[in-house]
Amino acid sequence: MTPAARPAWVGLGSNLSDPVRQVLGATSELASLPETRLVRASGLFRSPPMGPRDQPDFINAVVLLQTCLEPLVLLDRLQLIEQAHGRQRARRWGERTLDLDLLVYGNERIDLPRLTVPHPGIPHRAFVLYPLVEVSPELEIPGYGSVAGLLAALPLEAVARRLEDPQ
Ligand code: ROI
Repeated sequence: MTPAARPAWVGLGSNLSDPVRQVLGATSELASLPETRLVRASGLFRSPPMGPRDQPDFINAVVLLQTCLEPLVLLDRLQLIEQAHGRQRARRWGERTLDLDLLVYGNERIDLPRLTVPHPGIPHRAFVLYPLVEVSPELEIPGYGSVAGLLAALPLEAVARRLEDPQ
């Protein structure tokens, strides 16, 4: 019996090697995963780096998938895509070619050495919340409340700008 498909939200981020190309390329690779459908993709958002400031701005996006892959299988697939993009990660919280984070998986709460879901960084990260609310404005994140409420609680200076919006 095939398991039911569940919604999974994945965050994408890059600040090296043509970040827009990295994020768009990874989006189509996510859409091609087995037993998975791409439901919606956010626009591209630019934000200053969280972490060391002496690195380029990031391009971020969020996609909503519908998938039959179990969370750890999906995580393996995300890591394979990262590796295929020649992921480099020179220092903690430093620049990277491609970062794929499993943000939310259905209503599940997962606490494993390899995987924490919902992703504990969600409430503090403008670069996740702006694209996430665009994809799923009504989303309730298990343990954290509504995405709209989290966005409203961000400090005013925490911004991520949609690429096509006036700067
Ligand atoms: N900062 C921004 N703005 N966007 C990211 O995706 C991002 N990813 C990271 C660190 C280095 C923590 N900072 C980031 O992993």
